[in-house]
Amino acid sequence: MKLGQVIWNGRITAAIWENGSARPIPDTTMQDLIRRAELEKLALGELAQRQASKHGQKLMPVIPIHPREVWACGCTYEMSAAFRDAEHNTREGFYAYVFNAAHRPESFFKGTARVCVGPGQPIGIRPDSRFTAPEPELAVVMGSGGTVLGYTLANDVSAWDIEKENPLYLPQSKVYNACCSLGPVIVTPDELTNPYGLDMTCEIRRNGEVMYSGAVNTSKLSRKIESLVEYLFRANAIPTGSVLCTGTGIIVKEENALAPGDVVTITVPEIGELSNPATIVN
Ligand code: DO4
Ligand code: MG
Repeated sequence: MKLGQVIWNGRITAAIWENGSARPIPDTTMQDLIRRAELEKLALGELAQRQASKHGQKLMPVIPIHPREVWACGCTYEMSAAFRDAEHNTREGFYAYVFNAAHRPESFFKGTARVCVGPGQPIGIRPDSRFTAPEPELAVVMGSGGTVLGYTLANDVSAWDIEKENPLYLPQSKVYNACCSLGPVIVTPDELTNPYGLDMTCEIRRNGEVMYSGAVNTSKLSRKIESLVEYLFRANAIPTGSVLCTGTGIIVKEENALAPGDVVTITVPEIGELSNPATIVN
């Protein structure tokens, strides 16, 4: 099942998506739906099916969840670790160690709903960054204790030049206004049974022309999602309705740094298309 949120009667409302139409779940946000499903010990999809209006409507998807917290993993694809080792002014192999040798994955706090945007909304370029790039990632919506409630797409937009200058600057490169895009929908695990076989593409368009395109298959994800979640929850009571981004396997180089007006589109056919224009944020 595909779940998400729409604006309905002027309010953010959870919905089931079927054949491009939305069946709103009256007076319920995605966070409400998740909380209620856990209280009533029902699968999210089952509760949604019980509560959704019968008729589909042509509505636009908005951010599919306002996450309580967003966390992200890094160096989970060889491409990400290798490129960072080649580019950064750090000890040799700093990133390769996490990719190849370490049990413990890299994870970091990406923010809360405050820094998140949904389909069509602008993603941010910091005014003090010359090289900001999209990081297209598979993301999971987590229930209590780290159950995987569904999959969505994330753009872990990152100020690479700030990260490159010094690893201690990672939080400033990763967390700022509109640094994370999510959507367009959340696909439940009974529909998306194999998260390790997804073709993901990313395009950046400038003035309507494709100036960058990249692709990866999630079979290249080096760690199991359950293991990433297990590490994240160690001594860390992540609230239900939080999101974990699983890392990027698509690397955009400096010559394709985002400029205001560029449009980034991330696609996974099983989940949909997440498209956002870029803008300078203050
Ligand atoms: O270590 C820096 C961040 C890594 C990251 O965000 C990724 O690999 O996706
Ligand atoms: Mg990332």
